[in-house]
Amino acid sequence: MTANPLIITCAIVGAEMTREDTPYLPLTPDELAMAAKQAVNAGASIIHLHVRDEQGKPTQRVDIFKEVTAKIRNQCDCIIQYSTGGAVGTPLDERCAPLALKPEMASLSMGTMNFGTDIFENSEKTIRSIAEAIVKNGIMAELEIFDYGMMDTVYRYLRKGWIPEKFHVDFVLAVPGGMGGSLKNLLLLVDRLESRQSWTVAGIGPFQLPLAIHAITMGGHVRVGLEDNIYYRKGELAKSNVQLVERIVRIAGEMDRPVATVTETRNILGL
Ligand code: KMH
Ligand code: ZN
Repeated sequence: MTANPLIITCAIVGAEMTREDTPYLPLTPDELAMAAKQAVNAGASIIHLHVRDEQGKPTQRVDIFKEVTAKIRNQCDCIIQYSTGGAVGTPLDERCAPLALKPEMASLSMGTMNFGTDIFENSEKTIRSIAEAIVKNGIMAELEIFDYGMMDTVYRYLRKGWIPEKFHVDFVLAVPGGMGGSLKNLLLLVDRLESRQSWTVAGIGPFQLPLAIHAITMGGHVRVGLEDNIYYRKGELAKSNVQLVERIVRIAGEMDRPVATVTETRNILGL
């Protein structure tokens, strides 16, 4: 059997968690750069990046994305994937603004949904605007799929030429308001993909580990990190992003999935 290297993405901070939720959340540019470097040294090759302002609040400020990107670049080579989702309620122009910095990758959420008690707005106009900015800046899109119907949107928009033809897929499962985190759901979604399409799964909370293990066995890729899950196990906070990455590396090793280097990840994704 040919080796199918496992791409590990680490979502180091996100927009929802606070220091009240976990004291281990990296927030400042230096903390984010350190978290990225440690995750990459442990085996992550993609860093899914949100940033925070001086008060620790989520922001899409270009100056902060620039500063954090430079600090990460100073410390390690990795694929930096900017969030265009931001936080719920972030205006469209702010969501797009950091794309002018031309990161290698950026997320593109494929539909509006309930997001806990909030609404994560991704109307047709929003998706098309973000997709346009992604294409204009020569960025690789990671399509974030939170529910089954979003796959139909992907193929509909592809037919219309509204999203780039080449993309990576991230199934984000178990967001309250989105598709649940069962294996059956993951199988349905993967079955909907056209062959050879690369995909990752990001399970929220207690679904992070089981979905990652399913992805490893199915030939998919894995996203872990404090954006999606702050616990190492029930009742025990993860002390760092790296702890979550290291666990995946150990499991992948046992299952004969070599962990993809940054160069291998670029080759797999055609970056
Ligand atoms: N913070 C969520 C509302 C993305 O990064 O593009 C959206 C999100 C998706 O995290
Ligand atoms: Zn995100």
